[in-house]
Amino acid sequence: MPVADSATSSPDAPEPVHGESSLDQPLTLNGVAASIDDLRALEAQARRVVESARRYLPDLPFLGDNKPPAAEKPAAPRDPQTERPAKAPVADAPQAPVIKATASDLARLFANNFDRLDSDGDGFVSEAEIDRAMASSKFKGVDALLVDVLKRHRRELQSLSNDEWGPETNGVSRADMKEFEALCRSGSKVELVQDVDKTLQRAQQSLDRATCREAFSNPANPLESIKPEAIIQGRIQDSSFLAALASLAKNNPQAVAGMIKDNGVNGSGDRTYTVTFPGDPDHPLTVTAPTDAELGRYASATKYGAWPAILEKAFGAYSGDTTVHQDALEESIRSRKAMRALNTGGVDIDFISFTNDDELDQKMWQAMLDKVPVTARISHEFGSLFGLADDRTDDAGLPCGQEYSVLAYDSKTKTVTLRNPRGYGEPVNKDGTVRDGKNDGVFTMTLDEFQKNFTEVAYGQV
Ligand SMILES: [Ca+2]
Ligand SMILES: [Ca+2]
Ligand SMILES: [Ca+2]
Repeated sequence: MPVADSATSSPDAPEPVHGESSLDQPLTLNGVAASIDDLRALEAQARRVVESARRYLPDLPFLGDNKPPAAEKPAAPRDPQTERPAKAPVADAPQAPVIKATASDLARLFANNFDRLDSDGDGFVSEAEIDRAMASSKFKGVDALLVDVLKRHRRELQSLSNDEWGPETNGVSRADMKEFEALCRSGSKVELVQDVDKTLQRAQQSLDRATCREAFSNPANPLESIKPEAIIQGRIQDSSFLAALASLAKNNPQAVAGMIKDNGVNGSGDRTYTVTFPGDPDHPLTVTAPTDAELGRYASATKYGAWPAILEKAFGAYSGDTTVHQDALEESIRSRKAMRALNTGGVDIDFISFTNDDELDQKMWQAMLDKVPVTARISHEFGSLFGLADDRTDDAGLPCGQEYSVLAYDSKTKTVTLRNPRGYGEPVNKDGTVRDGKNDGVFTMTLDEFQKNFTEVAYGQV
């Protein structure tokens, strides 16, 4: 690859995101021709290396990238005197859910479900068996929480008891779970036990939120349910899809309603939906309703209904061939693919540092007029992969490596209203409080601030 050298360049070099507004034109990096796709491939490759290193060296503190719990807190702003992060704010963190299962319940839940999880009867609950359970509507409530924990922590759990020849790879056994139970009983603050508790809490929080499992809370008038706040990103990095969907929900809810057809309940007792993406009307996809385990891990359902989770599952099925459809979106899909699916006329992507004020103003204004989705992306901070940067923008403390929805643009005041698809995480003051007083992920910025914080902007095309 022509840009391989950039991976070894100095950590305090600026992030290598220079380019023209057309992504198809060649870029020059350190005097070497490279396309932005090369850079992205390189970035993805580096992330995979770190992921696999983390698997073998889980305690290394410098492998700080991509920890979901960190994203839950508002940014720690820098003290202008010391240039160090100020005291960490906690005020607007999401509410803790009522706990219905903790790590100490895991062994019991595992024993209760072992026979139906271990479908081939070899004594191990394998990755494939966990995926089948994730996609099955038969695992409900606390049993679905168990499946979410197995999905996220299988590697650590299967290694607890050395009951396989060679490396522990077959899956989680009863002996492994017995070791986990012993860890819970030991009372010491074992990291795995704490991580399992976090996973259970987050999944429980998602299920508690999923009060309406129909596509739309009012089937007679779906438009009532199609609001950006119905979209809450789960534990995978698919913000480019969910941010585009939230922007479309705001700018053209009718287009969202038109994608989903409810087919009723099939012979196996599962409700199915046929989804047709506007950008590819010849390839509709039929998916079953998201399961409890899926709603615990991926996009939520809310009081507005399950339409975001249904569309995410269908976009997963559209994007790859995985037992759990949403897993196809794990390889951070980019604006281009999600926007192409959601728009009839494709997408136009601009690098903000190479776009002047007038062009930005004009394109934002036109997009709102056309009622197309607009998303804005912040690239990871260079060095964040190795724990050398906090991965938040210097200006407003916004989380990096994330795609945001543009919900509105006011060309008179030149202000942009944006939303983080996680439903939290927005600009903060020096003392760490959220600037607009409400950490709901929705915030307004001047065009000037927008240019300082964001890397690229993608406009849907009609
Ligand atoms: Ca098995
Ligand atoms: Ca084992
Ligand atoms: Ca807000």
